[in-house]
Amino acid sequence: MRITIVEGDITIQDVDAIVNAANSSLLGGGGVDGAIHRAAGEELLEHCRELRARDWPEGLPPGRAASTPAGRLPADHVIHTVGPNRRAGQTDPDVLASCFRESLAEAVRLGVRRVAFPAIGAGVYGWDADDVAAAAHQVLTDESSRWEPLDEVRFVLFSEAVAAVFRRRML
Ligand code: AR6
Repeated sequence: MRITIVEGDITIQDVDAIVNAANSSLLGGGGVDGAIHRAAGEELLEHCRELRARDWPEGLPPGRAASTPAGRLPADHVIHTVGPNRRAGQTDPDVLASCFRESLAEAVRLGVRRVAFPAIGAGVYGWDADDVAAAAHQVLTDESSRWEPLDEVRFVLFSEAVAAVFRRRML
């Protein structure tokens, strides 16, 4: 399994699944969540409504992940995960690590080969990019045998500064 780090927009990545830094409602928001819903179209919102009604009527808790088809995106699947909201006092880095663990496990469950992640929690939810990179790195290395079915885990960072932070941790 290769770890790659690129600066760019996650909505245009040529991978099998992208991970969304969602909120518990699963019904869209700002940041990367808003960008993914805009690019994927109304179909993604419909899938999210169904997912929520079927499996998460009280919302997806922080640290959990669940997937839907990807609407108009180049990817086949969107894996939605909810970071801990540091600004609201959710400061446990294990919950952040759980976002990466559960999203990777969902990618394996879906049988996909290439999955792309944004810097979950590093925007509205207030985490330092280095804390996010450390959480992701810990899950990838501590449980590496679980992720062997994957060919590529790509981190797609919205700025060169955040990409540099991820490169320092991962490579
Ligand atoms: N591609 C890649 N990364 C992006 C993109 C993009 N198109 N757009 C933004 N980012 P955030 P969070 C980066 O705030 O902190 C939403 O409203 C961004 O620069 O999207 O987990 C949800 O609905 C930052 O580095 O996610 C929740 O309410 C990173 O993605 C809440 O925000 C994550 O920033 C979740 O907050």
